[in-house]
Amino acid sequence: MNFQFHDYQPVFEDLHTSVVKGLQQSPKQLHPKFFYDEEGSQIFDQICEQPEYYVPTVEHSICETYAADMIACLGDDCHIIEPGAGSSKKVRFLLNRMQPAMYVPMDISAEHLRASAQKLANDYPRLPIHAVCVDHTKPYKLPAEIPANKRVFFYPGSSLGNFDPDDAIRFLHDIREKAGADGSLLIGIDTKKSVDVLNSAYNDAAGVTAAFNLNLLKRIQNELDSEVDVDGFHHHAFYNERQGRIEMHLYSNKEQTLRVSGSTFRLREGESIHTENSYKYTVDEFKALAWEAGWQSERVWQDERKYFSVHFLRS
Ligand code: AVI
Repeated sequence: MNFQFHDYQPVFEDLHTSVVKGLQQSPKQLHPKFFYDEEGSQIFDQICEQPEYYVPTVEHSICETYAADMIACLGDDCHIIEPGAGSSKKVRFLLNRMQPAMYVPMDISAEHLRASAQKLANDYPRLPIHAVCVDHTKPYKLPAEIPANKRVFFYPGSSLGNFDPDDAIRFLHDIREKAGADGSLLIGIDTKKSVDVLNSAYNDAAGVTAAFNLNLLKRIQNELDSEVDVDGFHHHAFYNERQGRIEMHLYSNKEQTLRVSGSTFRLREGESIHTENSYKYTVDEFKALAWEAGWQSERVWQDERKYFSVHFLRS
């Protein structure tokens, strides 16, 4: 089997330190990377099935419609590198239609990465796979086995939207350096659109996004020596037009005190804990951001309603 696993043994940031630091800030905040424990990852998969959360379906339909064009841009014998690959589902629209020289899924979760890379190796037995277990938001070097030429980074799902713009530029710059002189990037970016559509996408009627957000408090309650009344909070997300981003918050239903390992944090009724930003970019705004990081825009594909964009950029 053509499958190698490179374990960089990424250090998981400590939940306790991050929670205490975040709750000491004003306004209070919790880091969104802690959404994705086993439970949170399952809830996220359910978010992707909610009718209001258009991101995965629209991106998928753009990729299916324009797959031939995208493949022509990628070129033959390319090495596809996917940071935060998770279950490597999205790359299949490419693998079903072309034969890249190598696929490099990267993820922080060793177990998840090993299982999904193994499944991929079974489904595509002729595809050389180098799975890299790493935190791609921290400095790292790609394994020497990955040829330095024809590197194509693949970053779907508008994951870049969860970075603040300065961090987004830093990340794009880092992958540009890694992509090299003939490298490229295929990336999915959510666009600005009607505020109603955006607000509904992050406040779905079935309450799945609410459960995803509240799961952060459950983690604190279950994993840390703490007293947290999860029912004392409710989820709300809204589009902040000035910042061009969806903000997710947990609002306190009452005046209350959270206790986390000996520290106490007082909350007023209605006070929020800010848990996530999801930036939205017009096509031109994203091109400008990518340009700052050293990328040249070559192609952009969109759906008819222009709800989402898939960009192809070159070094
Ligand atoms: C993973 N990321 C791109 C999602 C987003 O749309 O920002 C996370 C999410 N949060 C709530 N719903 C989806």
